[in-house]
Amino acid sequence: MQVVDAAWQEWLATNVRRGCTQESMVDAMVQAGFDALAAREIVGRAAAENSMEADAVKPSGGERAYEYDACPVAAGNIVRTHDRDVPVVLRVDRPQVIAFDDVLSADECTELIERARNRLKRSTTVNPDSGQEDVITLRTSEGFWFQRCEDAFIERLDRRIAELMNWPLEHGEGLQILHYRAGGEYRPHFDYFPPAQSGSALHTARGGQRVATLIVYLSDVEGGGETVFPDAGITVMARRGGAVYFRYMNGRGQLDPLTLHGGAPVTGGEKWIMTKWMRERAYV
Ligand code: PD2
Ligand code: ZN
Repeated sequence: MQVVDAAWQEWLATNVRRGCTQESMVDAMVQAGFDALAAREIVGRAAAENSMEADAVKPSGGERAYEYDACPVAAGNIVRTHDRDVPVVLRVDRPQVIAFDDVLSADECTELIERARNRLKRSTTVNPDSGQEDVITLRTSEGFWFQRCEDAFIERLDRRIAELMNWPLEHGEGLQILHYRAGGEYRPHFDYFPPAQSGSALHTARGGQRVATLIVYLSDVEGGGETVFPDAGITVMARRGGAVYFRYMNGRGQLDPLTLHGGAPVTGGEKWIMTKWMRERAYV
């Protein structure tokens, strides 16, 4: 029985959860240099081992499809916040995705990067079984977390973003800065915690489930680095000050699997982003 390293195990588990066909996974492994027979055996085993996990990331409404209810973000061409008018450049209804220009000024982007630059740590990802934060190769970035409203500058941005997302400021996690060097990427994943996976309880104990994400681009990227929703066919380019919002939990508590998304590999230059995750309840 051939064994694969941890990076391939992650890749297999993620793609089984996404519902990829075994054939497409075998093809990808053969292209990466695996023997076809060995790849078939490895993929078959991963499919069996991960099938329960795959069930766990389906919408919590069981067999019922995700029902799209009204998105909390204000309608119109511009969303007005207390200190900035933010232009809307794209709205998608299914999944609920909105792209914005000018959420932050160039100076604000620079200040965030400079504050985070010397405090970055290799990014981690939630282990679905244990709930612990693991360093994995599916996510090659470095990150830094601000405390929510930790000073006047961060408070202004936390408030602006809460108004833009039209969700209570107290339900937001702290702002996170992420840095990707050339080759860095974040392979497709869900931002919500899969309800049936044992590790999720640790995270939802504090503030409940994540309901929506805002990714703000702090830099232009010379090559690559787009945010991609592979099952919805949506690609958002990283442009300094712009942002993408997506919502994955509706008022009934269902979770939208069409929000599977990733950060494409950076092929030139570097990429800086900031993320805000909103929860069901106050995040304390
Ligand atoms: O860097 C990105 O574009 C990206 C894409 C998907 C970041 C995240 N998800 C994330 O931090 O969750
Ligand atoms: Zn994400």
